[in-house]
Amino acid sequence: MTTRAVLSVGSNLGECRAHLASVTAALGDRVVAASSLYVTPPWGGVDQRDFVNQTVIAEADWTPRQWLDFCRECEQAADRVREVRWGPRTLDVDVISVHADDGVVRSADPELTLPHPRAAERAFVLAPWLEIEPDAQLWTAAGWQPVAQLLAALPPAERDGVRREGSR
Ligand code: PH2
Ligand code: MG
Ligand code: MG
Repeated sequence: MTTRAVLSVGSNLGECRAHLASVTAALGDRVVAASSLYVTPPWGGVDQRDFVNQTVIAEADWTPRQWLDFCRECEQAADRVREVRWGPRTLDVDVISVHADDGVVRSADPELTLPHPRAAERAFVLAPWLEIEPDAQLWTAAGWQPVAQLLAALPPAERDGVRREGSR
């Protein structure tokens, strides 16, 4: 069964842009759309370098667990070391949402909670997503929400901190 996943990719250590490019390269023709790169201030309270973020939509005959395995393989290939929560990393690939034929996948599994429970709070996920899917919707505790509306509801400083590379 074909599923469609929204992935959020981030890096703030080493060759950030090359780490991001490794993910779309590994996805190959599974990529449906890949956003521009965004330079984003660190979210989550850890003092660290800015991140480079990208949101990618892809399709494959994969289960949600296989999407997670794919993300972990990409992180391992970039020598990702798991240290500080929300701290610096060579590559982070998060599954934001997965759609199957019968609708959005909802999962409370702590290893793979779907849709991603903090996506709605993160301009660095929403802004690139909106770029590639202007009518995107995210399933939240309050039901379906347009990504445009979630982004508009974030504090302006948070939204404005997320800068499309080359845009300024
Ligand atoms: N990832 C984190 C923690 N904080 N901040 C930004 N701007 N971008 C990220 O990708 C990011 C973060 C942990 O996954
Ligand atoms: Mg993350
Ligand atoms: Mg992660």
